[in-house]
Amino acid sequence: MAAAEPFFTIWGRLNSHNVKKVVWFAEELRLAYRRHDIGGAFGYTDAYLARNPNRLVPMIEDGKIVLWESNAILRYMAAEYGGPAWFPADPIDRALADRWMDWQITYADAQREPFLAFARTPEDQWDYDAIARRINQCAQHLKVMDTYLGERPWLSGSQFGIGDIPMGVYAYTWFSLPFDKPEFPAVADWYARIRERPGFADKVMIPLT
Ligand SMILES: N[C@@H](CCC(=O)N[C@@H](CS)C(=O)NCC(=O)O)C(=O)O
Repeated sequence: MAAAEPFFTIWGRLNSHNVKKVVWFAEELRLAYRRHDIGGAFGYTDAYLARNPNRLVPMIEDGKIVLWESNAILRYMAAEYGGPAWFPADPIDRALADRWMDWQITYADAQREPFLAFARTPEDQWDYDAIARRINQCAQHLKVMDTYLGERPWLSGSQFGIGDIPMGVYAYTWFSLPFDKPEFPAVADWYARIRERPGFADKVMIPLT
């Protein structure tokens, strides 16, 4: 990684929630991109860390810009390549969709413990109380989302947009993990429509390990 990459480049292992967001959106936009595995089991290079000292993925390079923070990357992609359908011009419409991207960060904090336990940790090392508490927290968050989706088809409003992408990725994990879940009909309906999107099926619905 000596010089800036010549076209849209995504750095990050695909089995990361935050990398999946960016790759899925690149597919939605039909962007010509390339992705390099880095982070997790792939480790990091000094050249990468010089650009992203957080020791985290994802990071993108696009012409003059080097950018980390997955939701900031989504916003950049929408503004640069997406047009108004993805990134509404009206400040109110934009804010109503946009907040679900930040809401996801709170949600992800709750889902982290059950995800790491069920997908990546031997069962004899599980903290069962913490897992149960966190699943309950996830359910409380999802109830809020369920109420919202009961009144409109997408988190982004009347059309699918970037507001749906972060929670789409985390919903895949929620629905894939093998524990009993309360029913959230509007979330389930939204998720069924998300699953029909080719970029989601191809890049997000991969093994969680
Ligand atoms: N707020 C950051 C969080 C990034 C993050 O936590 N990434 C995880 C993967 S989902 C990571 O890099 N973990 C360490 C690693 O993969 O080496 C973002 O949204 O991009």
